[in-house]
Amino acid sequence: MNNNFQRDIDLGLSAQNKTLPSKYFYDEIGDALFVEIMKMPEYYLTKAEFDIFKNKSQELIKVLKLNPSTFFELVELGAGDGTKTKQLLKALDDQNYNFEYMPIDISKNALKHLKASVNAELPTVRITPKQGDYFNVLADLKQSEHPIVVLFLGSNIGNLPDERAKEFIQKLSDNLKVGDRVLLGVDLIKSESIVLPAYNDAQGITKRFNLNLLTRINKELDANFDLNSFTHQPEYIEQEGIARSFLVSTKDQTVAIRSLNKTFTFAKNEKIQTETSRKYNDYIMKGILGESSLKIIDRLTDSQNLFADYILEN
Ligand code: AVJ
Repeated sequence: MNNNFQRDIDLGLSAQNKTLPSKYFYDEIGDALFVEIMKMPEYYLTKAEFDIFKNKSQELIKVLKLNPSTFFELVELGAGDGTKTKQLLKALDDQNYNFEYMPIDISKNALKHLKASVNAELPTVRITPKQGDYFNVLADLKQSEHPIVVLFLGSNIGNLPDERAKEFIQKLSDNLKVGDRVLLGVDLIKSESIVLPAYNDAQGITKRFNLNLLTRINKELDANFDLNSFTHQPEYIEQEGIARSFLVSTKDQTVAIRSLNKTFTFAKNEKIQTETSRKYNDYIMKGILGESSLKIIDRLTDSQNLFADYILEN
């Protein structure tokens, strides 16, 4: 991980338009800040998808065409804290659906916490966490006869540029059988007045989340980024439906990254892009489904139409 980290940081900061990969937000501090982000009043995404899971669980079960008597694997890509998923698990469990819940994550720790909370709150739900790569686990499951329902929530796919999202979908489709389903949660394209505050909260939590990338580079790669010389700057272009986060250098400066034996110069107002958060509509969704076998069979939205859970069938 650290070698990849080192290589990715070097590549990103050496480019003409500097970038840092958003996947590196999530160290222990970043995980905790993301939990705070999900609770912020401005961050509507989590609340909107929770609304779907809480108030439309019956509709979700219906559009997923689940059969109470046929065993299925409910696979979740990424463990999270399970707040949304538990609503669906409870509805399925109450109606005696025959299933196993299989969260997949690279973090053993996240899986351990999720298992403990599911066991405590829903003791009759079968949970089998799998630590590892999403696609390796799915490839193994493809050998079994059981129908698979994949959950990929929270607009996590939005961090991928469209070409990468398309590749992700193709790979997902290749690792599923005909008829398997995917519940794909995405943020919807909407006005700047709603999207931008979600990435620029009044308390400055997102700013800390963004700047934590530099703290991480300082700690792990022995660098000397001055956190007071970079500001957090989110942008959103409604026409494209893409929010981007940047760190902007407030002065001409040079930063040394000792483990790379290199220095990097930043001009005043130079931007480092740290995140892409793509928003969707049916047209963009069809685009990323591309030539894969996954087809849209339905879509459920929250009461305010902010967020959508697409139901896809392979
Ligand atoms: C977890 C990728 C969905 O893009 O909205 C939140 C991450 N970044 N605030 C998003 C995030 C800044 C989030 N996703």
